[in-house]
Amino acid sequence: MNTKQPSTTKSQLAGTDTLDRGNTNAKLESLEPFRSDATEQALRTNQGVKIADNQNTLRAGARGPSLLEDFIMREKITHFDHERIPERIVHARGTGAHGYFQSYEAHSALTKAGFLQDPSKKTPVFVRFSTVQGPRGSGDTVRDVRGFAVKFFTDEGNFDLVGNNMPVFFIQDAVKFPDFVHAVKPEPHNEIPTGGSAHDTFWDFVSLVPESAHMVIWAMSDRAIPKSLRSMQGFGVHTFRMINAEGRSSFVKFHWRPKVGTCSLVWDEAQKLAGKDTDYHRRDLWEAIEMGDYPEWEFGVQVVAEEDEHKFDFDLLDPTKIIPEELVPITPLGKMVLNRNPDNFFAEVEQVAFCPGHIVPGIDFSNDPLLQGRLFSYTDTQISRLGGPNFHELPINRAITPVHNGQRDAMHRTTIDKGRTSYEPNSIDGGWPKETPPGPQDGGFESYPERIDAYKIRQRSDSFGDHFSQARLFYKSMSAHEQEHIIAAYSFELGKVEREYIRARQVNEILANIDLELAARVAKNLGLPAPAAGTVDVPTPSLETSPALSQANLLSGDIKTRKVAVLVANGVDGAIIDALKQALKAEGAHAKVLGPTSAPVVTAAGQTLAVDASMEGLPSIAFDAVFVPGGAQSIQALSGDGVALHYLLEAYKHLKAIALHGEARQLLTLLKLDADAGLIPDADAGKFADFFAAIAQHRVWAREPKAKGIPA
Ligand code: HDE
Repeated sequence: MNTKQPSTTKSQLAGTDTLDRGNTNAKLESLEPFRSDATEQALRTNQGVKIADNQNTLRAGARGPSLLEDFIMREKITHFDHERIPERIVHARGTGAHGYFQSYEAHSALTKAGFLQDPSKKTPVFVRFSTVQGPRGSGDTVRDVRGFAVKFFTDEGNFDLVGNNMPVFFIQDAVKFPDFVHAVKPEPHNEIPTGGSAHDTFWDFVSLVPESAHMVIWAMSDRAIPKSLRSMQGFGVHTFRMINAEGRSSFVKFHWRPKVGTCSLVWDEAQKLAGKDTDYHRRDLWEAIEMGDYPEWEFGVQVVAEEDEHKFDFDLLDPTKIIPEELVPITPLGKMVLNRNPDNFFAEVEQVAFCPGHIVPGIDFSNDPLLQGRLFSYTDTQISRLGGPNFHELPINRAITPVHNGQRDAMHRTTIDKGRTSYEPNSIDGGWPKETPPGPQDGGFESYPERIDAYKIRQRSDSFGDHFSQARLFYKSMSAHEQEHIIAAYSFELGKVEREYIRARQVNEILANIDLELAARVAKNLGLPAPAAGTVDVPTPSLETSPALSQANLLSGDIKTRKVAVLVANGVDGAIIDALKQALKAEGAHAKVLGPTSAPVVTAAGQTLAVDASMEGLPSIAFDAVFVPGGAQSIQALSGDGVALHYLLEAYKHLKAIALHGEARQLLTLLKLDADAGLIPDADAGKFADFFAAIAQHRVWAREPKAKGIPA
């Protein structure tokens, strides 16, 4: 018998909890009974019968018709026919990884949540990152919001923090979500565009719904084309509550800050990557984990005391608003490390089911009307996507705690509940399972007893009425190059809108209220008249700028995990490559050697040098920087190689650090490029420092105006 087939363990049937609570691998172990390893196992049917021939259908004679009797063929094809499940309505394209969360210290003053108390405890997590608009097979690098959903498998049950890489949202009330999603999704008649928002229905909707202005400017910023999933910030978006053991509640906003810093692609690069490597982000995350470059984020909260709820010039319940970090700094709580790739994409990444309503004692909701609607939507969607209400039993979704309640049956039930009762109270099964009263630790869940005294009305609070001051704050907080990118993004997207009245409405009724200069620049690019004034009186926010919003201020300062392309041909100086590799390794960065083809090259010293890939196979857009070692023969070859020359021009255009060594400096003249802070024409072993400093800056922004004219 195949002993490794998925099965339910005895301990689960009995409901006993055999997991080691202090063990990081609690989730790993809890998945173990469900893992199926085919090594040294016979091929069998689903009923366990060994299969003798997996090549030929049973037929009447070698050239005759197939027989209905062939249960082996029918079982195989039937299963195949049902392999697909509905993709997520939004956030269909995604990828995920396992890891752990570790609290820095006990945060008992803030919350009684168990996973935020013991600094020696590692809580297993599963994270799924996603784009929003495109289907499962769409490109990773399109302009879009990214989902950042974390499932904490805590000892007190699952806590899902289902956030995004932007801290606000397009709408203020959940009832508008289907409208918004219908507008941003591909247009219904031709299902275009896939994975983007440069189309009439999106801009029609957002130009009619001014509450979207703040989120749309984030979506037009560099944040919508992240460099990698590892370098994204994450936000819980809504205001939540944390409750401590004394029952004191504080309002909180959740934040994830990546250790590698926050940075983005440039637009041309994002577009090219969407074609050359649809899986760019997915691959980067996977490879980083495989290489041991475990992505890490700091988890933190902005805390607002209950009594300070109304002290801001915006409403804490309005999901189109941030709390500027300059007003309320982030309190670091702990760190999250992703250290294990999934074994099976479908079983884990596709089947994971997040819900903002999955919270644990010590955490609670606010009355944000967007959050309130989400509490309903996610469980509801899983019922059709995952085929019924038992999706919590799928291995990836199972809590690491024992789960006992009176819920029974329904499609795909896998637990075999023992006992005679499925109701409470009961006396037949000794009254089990029983309620647990709320308590300071490990108690039953108790909602925060917020006092509500109100009329039942369909009305939005006046305090949700300002839609522009924070969009303006965002724009004003950007560095010069980030502002240029925002202008370019609005111009690009609106330039694809066919109906001129939609373009004009976005410029005159939205952009003009954010910033007149921004509106005028976009209007010019669209051939529209510049608006003379906005259409509403925008309140002056308490801050003019929030430096924490600019990615220019969010770099890590080092080059850890960055990737350098080394361009070689026969006759290359091999010694400098060794020196570079060593120096990069010391900084935690990586090099890949690229040749005219994937075949090894021979160095000037006559040694064979292995090549990782051809220059065409790993284009410059897959790297952070380029290094060209000297060697007269090699440089002569590269000088006549269109792919190599394009490689350098493209890296230059994308504002990357480029270092030329020895004879390689001749390429500067050939390509008519000028040295700059990131184009180092005389890099030798002693000059890696300049090169590395340029890589740490992520891009050479000062080069941008000039590089625009380079046709790469
Ligand atoms: Fe979601 N959202 N959403 N959303 N959302 C879904 O749930 C929904 C919103 C977010 O990797 C769906 O399981 C409503 C805000 C992420 O599996 C669905 C509203 C934020 C993911 C759904 C919102 C998000 C989803 C689709 C307005 C950031 C992917 C499949 C009230 C804070 C999770 C699914 C994953 C997925 C509904 C608004 C983030 C349809 C009704 C705001 C990261 O239930």
